[in-house]
Amino acid sequence: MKKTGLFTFWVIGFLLPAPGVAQDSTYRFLLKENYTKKELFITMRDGVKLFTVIYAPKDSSIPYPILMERTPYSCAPYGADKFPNQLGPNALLQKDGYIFIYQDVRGRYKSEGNFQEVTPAVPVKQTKQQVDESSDSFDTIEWLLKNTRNDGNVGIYGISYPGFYASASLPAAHPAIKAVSPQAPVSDEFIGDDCNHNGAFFLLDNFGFYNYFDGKRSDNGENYSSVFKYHTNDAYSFFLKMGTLKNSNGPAYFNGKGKIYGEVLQNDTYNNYWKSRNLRTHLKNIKPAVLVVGGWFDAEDMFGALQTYQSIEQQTAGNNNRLVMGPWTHGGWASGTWTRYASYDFSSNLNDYYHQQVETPFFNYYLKNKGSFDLPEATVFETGSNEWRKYNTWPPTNSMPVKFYFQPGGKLALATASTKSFHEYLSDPAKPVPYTNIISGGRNNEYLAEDQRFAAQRPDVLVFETDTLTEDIVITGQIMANLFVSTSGTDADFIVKLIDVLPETEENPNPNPRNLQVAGFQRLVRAEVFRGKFRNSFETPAAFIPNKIEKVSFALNDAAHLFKKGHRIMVQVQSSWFPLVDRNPQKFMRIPNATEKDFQKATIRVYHNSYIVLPIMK
Ligand code: PG9
Repeated sequence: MKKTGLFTFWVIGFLLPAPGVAQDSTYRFLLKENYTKKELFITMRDGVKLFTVIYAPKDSSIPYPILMERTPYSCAPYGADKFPNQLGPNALLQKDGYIFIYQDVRGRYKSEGNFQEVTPAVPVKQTKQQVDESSDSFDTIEWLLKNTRNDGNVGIYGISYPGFYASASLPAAHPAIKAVSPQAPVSDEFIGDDCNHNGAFFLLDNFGFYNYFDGKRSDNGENYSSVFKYHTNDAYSFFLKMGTLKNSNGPAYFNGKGKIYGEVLQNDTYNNYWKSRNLRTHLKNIKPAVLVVGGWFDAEDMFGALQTYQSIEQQTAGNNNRLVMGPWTHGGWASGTWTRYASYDFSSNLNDYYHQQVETPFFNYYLKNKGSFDLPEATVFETGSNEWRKYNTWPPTNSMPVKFYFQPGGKLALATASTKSFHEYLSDPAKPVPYTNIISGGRNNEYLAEDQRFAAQRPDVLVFETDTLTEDIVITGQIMANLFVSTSGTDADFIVKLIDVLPETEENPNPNPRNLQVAGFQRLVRAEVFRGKFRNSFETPAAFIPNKIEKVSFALNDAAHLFKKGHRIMVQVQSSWFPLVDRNPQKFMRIPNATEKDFQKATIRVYHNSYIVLPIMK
């Protein structure tokens, strides 16, 4: 059963009736009425054959543009007479008439070849055997241009892993590619997407993802069986009992049989394995129009969306590149409706706006020259005010970095503070701080806006907060944490959380179906983890000298949020975030080799010259 992240979304996405169109069964009928389906293999330059599905409009009186998704999650339903409920990224484009292409990427489902985790790009190819996702996109398009009734224009889109394949088609893009939309694309899995954030291993996700990705193919490539079976309703106690990363790869679980799981454990620094998988450096001289889409509540690839946009922006002069960031979870923009998330109520269906005003006009304009597309550089949803904002740059030029210092007495203030005083806590790997207050077997997808009072109550979570705000404060752009810390151990993780504290007078919504207690609610705005041994270099980790003060400085993902007058801004600091992130033994070592006895308590001090930088709108 595909359970986590995009898998659930992907399966559900294909099952939900699309908004504003006829119900499932009728619509399936209409698709079959209007489109033909062909399944075939397309041969790549190295002889490997990729399984490809072509849905073409039956009305062939005019040629159509091609709109393609390449995926490791299967281009099911298989069978020339089987149709999905929807073709393309939303329910509108199929009515405009496109040749929709789905392709199983190398080594996945029905395609030949070897699957590689986030295929490394090969910018200079000297032989036909040197291939990457850019060349596989190129070769597929070359074949499609010759063998379908197309108009010579190609668009590519995809969410998450398919978003990576969309981005990967951009370097040395086939000239027929006119429009690409990488959505929540994986960009760099050591620094900020999926597998690791700032070198910290995303245990909960990796355990589930690679159990699926490393599984065996069955049923003529139409299914996979997972490496091992497991079930839990309580991920915190499950992973605590499992113990070390070594045990995760032991007889009860991966047992050394997960190819990719083994690789990601083995490569525990920013070495060539990860650097070769960092697509950001290859996003240069990009020719097609690009629409990058991401979610402020995306637990997997928020970093990828923001960084893909920035990399193109910085490395391609005169690019045609836009950013859309909404209050979505991973791929939430692809569902029919999006009216709420966690304690947020957006009052209207934001996905109508996105599908009608953003995604559909983007492809129609660049692929069919139909209508207009006048979206500004950045279309960003501001949480707190719950309004869309449009900017000519991202971040906007009138957002200024302002330092808020941690203070004695738990204050967060603009004044420069003492370098000598500190807060301290005992970080005990046997009792790690939970990332959520919800007991659940899978990831609680609402943790990114969860009430943090459960954490604030713990002795191993530091809390700093401003006085009550006397005016609205809007942050728009990058958040930086600059910590001056010491530990009695030789390694430590640091998690910094930015929180919007609602006033004690805040009234519960009426009706209140989720039984929210909003007075004093500590709503998470942004959070990030940093594995301390990488404070000087991701390539060369370094031990802390016990009790010596050191600087640990890192970026959190961007945010756009209004802290309302009457609210407070809060920062929490802690050294575990379990089981989202694996436990740090707090002893400098290769963590995948750690045994139970390596895990030790540590006294961590955070000094009062530490500060958070907020991008405040003037
Ligand atoms: N973000 C997901 C992923 C990427 C890479 C590895 C494993 C998972 C995804 O949902 O595609």
